[in-house]
Amino acid sequence: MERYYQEEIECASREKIKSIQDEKLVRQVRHVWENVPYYRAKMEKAGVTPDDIQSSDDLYKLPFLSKADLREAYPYGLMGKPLKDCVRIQSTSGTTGKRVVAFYTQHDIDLWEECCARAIVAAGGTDEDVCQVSYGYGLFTGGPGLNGGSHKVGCLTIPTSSGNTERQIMFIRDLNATILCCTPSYAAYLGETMKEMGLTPEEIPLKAGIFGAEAWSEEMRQDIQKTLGIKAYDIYGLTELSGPGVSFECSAQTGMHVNEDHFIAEIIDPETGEVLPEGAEGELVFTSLDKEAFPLLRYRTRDICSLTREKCSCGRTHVRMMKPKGRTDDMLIIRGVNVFPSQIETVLLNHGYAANYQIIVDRVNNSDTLEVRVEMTPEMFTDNMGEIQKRQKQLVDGLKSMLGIKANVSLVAPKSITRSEGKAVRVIDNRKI
Ligand code: DLL
Repeated sequence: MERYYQEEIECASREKIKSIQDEKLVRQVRHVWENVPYYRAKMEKAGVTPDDIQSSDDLYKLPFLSKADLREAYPYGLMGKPLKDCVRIQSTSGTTGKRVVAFYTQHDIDLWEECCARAIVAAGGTDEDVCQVSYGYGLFTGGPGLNGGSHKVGCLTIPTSSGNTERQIMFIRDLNATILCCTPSYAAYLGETMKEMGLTPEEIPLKAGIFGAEAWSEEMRQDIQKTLGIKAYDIYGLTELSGPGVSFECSAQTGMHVNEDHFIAEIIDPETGEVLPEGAEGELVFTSLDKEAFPLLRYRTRDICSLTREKCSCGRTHVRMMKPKGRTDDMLIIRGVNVFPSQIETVLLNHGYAANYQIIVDRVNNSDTLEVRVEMTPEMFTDNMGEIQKRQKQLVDGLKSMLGIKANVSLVAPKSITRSEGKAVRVIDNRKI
């Protein structure tokens, strides 16, 4: 039987959700107009005042916010509350440019942790569970968010943070962890290590995993579920909007329910900014409806996905976002063709490889080159050149039919590609250097 953390709101009628959004949006726009001069200036420039926003139907009138705005307004320019009312900052793991710093009041933290609690309960979590949080703790939102959610559900929480893989496995086994929270690439690594230790899925006490913070394919989910003997749930979020728990998967595993009482999701055409109809693929945009300290309106995430309001078998009524395919800024343009790393991952896993790969892009004689380096699994490992060449050719053909362009493939020895304890870095684009 499906269980909910806050059934009344998670399963509310669409009319009820709309009326909550209408009311909160009107209030939030006023709050921002009065307290965030940076955004007020944007509204004035667009010729919009709070009077123009009478309900969520008027959302499209508001100007967008982008990462560039966050950089420009760094560090305090988008705050909606005085610093003395804030109790926490978190920051992005971004490696380029200025970090994004997000502020939270205690109210913001409570809402955020509630969203994470909804995700844990949707993954079957109760106060009987032992929840190991192996996302990084600190400025990254993964650890603190799921830690808070786990407390709210009443799980016994093991705050291992990421890294120290042997200790992770020791705790899972000795303390009978039933729920694991970490990035999918770290879950795959933990699974690989446990398999090498000779552990079968039946000997691993875990029953569910809550994995997110990076794009991962359906094929990778199947792999992780099999190795760990668990059900693997996706969770999505970003620092700018609080962290994990903006949306989460339920037992149906067919897209992530957006917590619509706190966020309005839209899909836009990334080129024109036009709002696209339900089902269309485009850039995801979020409006935070009740965050006080860092209230972002129409924030462009750069994540590419689609939304559906089709009825979900779990009983939740909140809109679902499909697995993000990647980010507009992750998308590689190779010889004029758009390539997402997630498409390459799908081909590799469909051919029986694990998600241990690297994508290397370069420019030789003014032409782009694409190389996919992928590890052979221990079972397929061989030094027979003929066999290796045959396998490489199969992958070249598979990639060609998925991407429409030729990629060179190098099969490398098991364990030769560095494993990730957090978000995996899969692309090396030498063209930018
Ligand atoms: O990654 C928050 C998070 C932590 C989410 C733990 C889930 C679990 P940032 O570091 O700010 O925050 O990165 C946000 O990561 O815009 C997406 O591009 C990507 N991302 C997050 N979750 C998913 C997911 C955290 N489930 C950026 N699938 C987002 C695909 C994801 N991409």
